[in-house]
Amino acid sequence: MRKQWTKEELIAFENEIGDLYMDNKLPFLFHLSGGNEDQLIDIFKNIKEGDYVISNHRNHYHALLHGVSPEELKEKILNGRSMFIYDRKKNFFCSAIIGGTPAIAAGIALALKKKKSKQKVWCFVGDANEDSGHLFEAVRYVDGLGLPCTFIIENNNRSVEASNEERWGNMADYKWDSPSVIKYNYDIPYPHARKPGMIDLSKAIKKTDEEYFPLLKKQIFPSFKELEGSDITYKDAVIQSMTELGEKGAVFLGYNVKRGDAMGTLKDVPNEQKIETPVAENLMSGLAIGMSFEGFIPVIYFERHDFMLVAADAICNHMDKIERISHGEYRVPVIIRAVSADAGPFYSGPTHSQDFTKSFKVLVDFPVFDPVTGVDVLKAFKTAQLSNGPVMIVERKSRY
Ligand SMILES: Cc1ncc(C[n+]2csc(CCOP(=O)(O)OP(=O)(O)O)c2C)c(N)n1
Repeated sequence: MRKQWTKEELIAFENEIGDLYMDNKLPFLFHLSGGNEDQLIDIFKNIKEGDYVISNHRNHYHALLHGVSPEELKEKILNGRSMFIYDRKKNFFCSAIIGGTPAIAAGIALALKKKKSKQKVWCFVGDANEDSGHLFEAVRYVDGLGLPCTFIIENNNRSVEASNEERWGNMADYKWDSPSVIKYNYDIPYPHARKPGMIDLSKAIKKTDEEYFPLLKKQIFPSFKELEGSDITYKDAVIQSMTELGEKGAVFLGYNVKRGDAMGTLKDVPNEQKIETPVAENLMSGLAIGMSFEGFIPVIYFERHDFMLVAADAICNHMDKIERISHGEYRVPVIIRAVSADAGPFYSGPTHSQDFTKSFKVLVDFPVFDPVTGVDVLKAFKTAQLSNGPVMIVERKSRY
C-alpha cells in the first residue's frame, strides 16, 4: 500500500532537503516542490499503484505520492540524483530535459493499450514543457488513438525566472482543448533551483560524474562467424533481417512503414506489427522508447539521416542516457534504422542525403554499425536482437 501523504508531511520533507543543502550536503542542482500539495494529493487519488508516473526535474512530491519511500528518495537526493529519480518496480520515471517526456509517455500508453492493460500513464509537466511542440505532438497522438495517458500541466507561471507573459505575450494562458490534459495553477515558495543563498563549497564533498553515475558495462556480442560466406545482397539482407525481427514480434515505427513497406523492406512483416506514425521524428522516437519499457522490440525507420536530427533529443539525451542515469533501472532496447539516401534515384541534395554516422558515433555511447556487405547487415541486426540497449544501424542506399 502506498503511503497517504498529508500536506504537512510533504512540506516537512522538502524543508529537510533544504536544510541539508544549507548544511553543505547537496553540492549539486536540485529543485524543491511546494505550493501544490493540495492539488497533487487530489490528483494522486486517481492514480493507481502500478500506473506509470512520468515526472521531471521537480519530482520529489510526485515520487513520494507514487510510493517511493522517503528514505530511498532522500538517499538518492543526497547522492546527486534529485533530477534522476527512477523506480522500475513502481513505474516511476522522469526526465529533466524539458519536452522529452510526453512522447515517451505516449509510447508507454500505446504499449499498454496494445497489451489491453488496465494501467494508465500520468505525465506531469511544467509550464515550460507546455512551451514546446513536443507536448502538442504527444497530446494530439494520445487523443487521436484514445491512449490511456493524462498530461498534467503544473503552471507556476515561471520557467526558471521568466513568466508566461514574458515568454508568450498574448498567448500566455493557453487553453487546451483535449480530454487528456489537466492544467492547474499554483504559486511556488522556492526559487527555481536550490534555496536562496549559496553554500560554502569548500565544505561540501563533491564526487566525480562517474561516481554519481557509473558508466555502463559494454555488452560483449558474439561474432556470428557462421553467417560468413553467404553472398546475400545488402538489400536482401535488410529484408531478411526485418522478416526475422518481425517473426520475433518486433514492431516497426515510422512513416511509410505500412504504405510502401519502408521501400519494400517490410514486405514480409505482418501489417499489425507496423505502426504508421505522424511525421514527427521526436514523437516516433519517444514512442519507441516508451514501448520498449513495456517489453516491445521497437524498430524505428528513419528514411533519411537528415530527419534524425529532429529526433536528436530522444536519441542522444534519452535513449543513450536512460540506462545510465537510472542506474540500470530502465533499459531502452530500441533498434534504429538510419537510412542515408546517398546515391542513385534517392539522392536529393545537401538537406536530404547527408550522412551523420560519424557524428552519432561521437554523440552516443551505444553501438552504431555501418555495415558494408549483406553479411555485415545480417550480423548487425543479429547483434541488435541480443542487445539490452539501443543500437543504430546505418543503411546506405549506395550499397543497396
Ligand atoms: C530542453 C531544455 N531546455 C532548457 C532546460 C533548462 N531548464 C530546466 S528547468 C527549466 C524551466 C522549467 O520550468 P517549468 O517547466 O515551468 O517547471 P518548474 O521549474 O516551474 O517546475 C528550464 C528552462 C532544460 N532542462 N531542458
